[in-house]
Amino acid sequence: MSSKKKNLSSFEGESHTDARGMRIGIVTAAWNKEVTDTLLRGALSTLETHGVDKNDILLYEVPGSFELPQGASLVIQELQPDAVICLGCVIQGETRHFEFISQSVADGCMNLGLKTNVPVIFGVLTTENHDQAIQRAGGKHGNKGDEAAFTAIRMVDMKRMLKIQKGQPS
Ligand code: RBF
Repeated sequence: MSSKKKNLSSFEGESHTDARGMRIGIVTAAWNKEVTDTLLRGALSTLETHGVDKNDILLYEVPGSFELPQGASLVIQELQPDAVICLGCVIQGETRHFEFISQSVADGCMNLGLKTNVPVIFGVLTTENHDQAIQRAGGKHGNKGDEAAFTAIRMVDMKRMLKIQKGQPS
């Protein structure tokens, strides 16, 4: 799904999902903090708009994006949230760290979600430069923090639906 032409952060027509009662963990990386703070603000605002209670949002910070899967794993183990959103920003530098970190975080989030069946949302910007990151954190490409939060809500909603359907005789 390309976000080049479309601002994916506007959820027209889909914004009525009722997220009341959901408990959502958010783990945010401190690297590139001016970007990740904006992602976090977007995620918080989207969760609250959809009815998630402030007290049901579990906020944690890790040093860098590489630590996000571990942070998310600890939150799942200790607090059993309905979903965890991982927010980070990895900007391409002159070394190969970019590739190692980006791939590890993506794999880590995916594997953790599959292992625990708790949705782990990949809200990590992986950009060539700082400007591209800013454009995706409240700039012309929207705020990917909003999008990550809405993805979490949709995944928890799907779990709720499955539970209801399972309880219904066919
Ligand atoms: N963490 C990020 O979240 N974004 C980055 O762009 C980023 N770049 C890094 C570049 C280098 C050369 C190093 C050593 C670390 C970087 N980190 C970055 C931190 C990384 O995610 C992690 O916190 C540290 O490697 C410690 O495990």
